[in-house]
Amino acid sequence: MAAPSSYLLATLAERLGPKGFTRGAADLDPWLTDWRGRWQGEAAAMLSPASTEEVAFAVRLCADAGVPLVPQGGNTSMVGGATPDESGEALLLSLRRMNRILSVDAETNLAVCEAGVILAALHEAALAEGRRFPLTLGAKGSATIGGLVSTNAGGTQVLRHGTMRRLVAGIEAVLPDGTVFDGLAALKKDNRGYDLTQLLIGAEGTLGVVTAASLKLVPAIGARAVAWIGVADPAAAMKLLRHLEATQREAIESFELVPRNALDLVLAHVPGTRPPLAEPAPWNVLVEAVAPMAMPGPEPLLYDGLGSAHAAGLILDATIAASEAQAEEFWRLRDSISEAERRDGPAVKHDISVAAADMPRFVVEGGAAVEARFPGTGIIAFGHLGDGNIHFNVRAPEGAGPEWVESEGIAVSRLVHDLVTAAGGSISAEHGIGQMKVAELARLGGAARIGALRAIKQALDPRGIMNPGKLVPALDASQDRLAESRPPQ
Ligand code: 2HG
Ligand code: ZN
Repeated sequence: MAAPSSYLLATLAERLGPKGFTRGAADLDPWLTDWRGRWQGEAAAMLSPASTEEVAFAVRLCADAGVPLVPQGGNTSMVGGATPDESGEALLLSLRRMNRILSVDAETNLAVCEAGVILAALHEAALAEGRRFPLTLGAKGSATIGGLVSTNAGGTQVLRHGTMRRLVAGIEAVLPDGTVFDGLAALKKDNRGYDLTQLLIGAEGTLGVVTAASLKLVPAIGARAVAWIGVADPAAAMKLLRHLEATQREAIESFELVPRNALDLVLAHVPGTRPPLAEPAPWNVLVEAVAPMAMPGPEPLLYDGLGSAHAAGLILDATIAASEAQAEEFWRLRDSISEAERRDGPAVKHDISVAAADMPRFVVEGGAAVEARFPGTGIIAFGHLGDGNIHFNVRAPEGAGPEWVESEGIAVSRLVHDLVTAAGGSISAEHGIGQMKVAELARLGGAARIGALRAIKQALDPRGIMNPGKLVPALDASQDRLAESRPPQ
């Protein structure tokens, strides 16, 4: 790979115009570090094309010259997936100017969006047509459709609606040689061989740049019931989920686990929050049940379901939000955990999954193992229990500064990831690999997976210009690690 020549930069500047080509530090700086400030990169310029043709032009030029491109949406990656390296050779490719919602069709239940559309904007546009795009997450005010597609994002409604992969009906993307893959048509059946759409979803910009997507909509919510529930432990939470699944038709959309230490952080660091239950519980669950318009509201059934769960000894206490405002308050408690954790101090973050039924035991036993091995640490295990996906974040010991993450972080993550792997799980459930987990993927991903990732990358992006250093382990750096991690014969 090579740094861009002044000729290449001038050609791009001319084609993309002043809004589409920037080099000033003030314009670039906010986009050169990730949300948690963990990675800091450099870029020769930021490209902000306004159309797919302009993206294709830029990619073609860079492919010819071997210049690396780092695609970026809302820059909310948790794994450094959109931050360039420190060499300053890369061009940042921002999709944020391509922010048009091209259509929202209530009849076909499809929306077509350019990559830079912000998730919250799509939510609003769908609602105006009596529809809903059923994927949401804390960063919905910044995260973009292109980024969500490229990371196969999850969030808090996966339980019912699946991850992005299930909600994408088609995509348009510019491949690493600058050709445009036009897969936007929402075809229910399409057997033209390898599924490029699915291949590009979750590829983290390493196989091309997603420029637009057709997305599946569902009916807008007519009524919802949001409950905050105290439980004794994660096993009780899982039993509660099974109980609600058996008693609530198909209305349960979200089932989020919040430990007491996470709630305490939110209450301490986020102004205007207050405890949801009279007596704090060791573990909490946020449940949302919804019904579309013209269907009976979910509240009476949820009330009954929680009543019978209480009688069966599954829950300690529960409250159903009495108003939309209170429902929003409950959600704010849940959605503020990342922010509260960030304000609180250093932590080593993990985004893990095991089979959902195994997660309660993993949280308790894995948590104890990590705390025993790294004295003074505390596990903040929260999130999407119903999906078997928990954010298993390890808080630094009292008084430790950011250097603790530098010195201990690798050993902490290795232990967590070893435990997850031994439990048959994944070291990345919904945030992707980015640059944060690429060495761990190399260590634990297994020869077949890593070999296939590399072969696909090599075939589609032979010069390695698309988001280098992310997702796909480099051949040289990982050979030894792979050998190390191979189980004894
Ligand atoms: C969430 O579920 C996000 O809130 C962020 O995926 C998780 O900050 C985290 O570790
Ligand atoms: Zn999450």
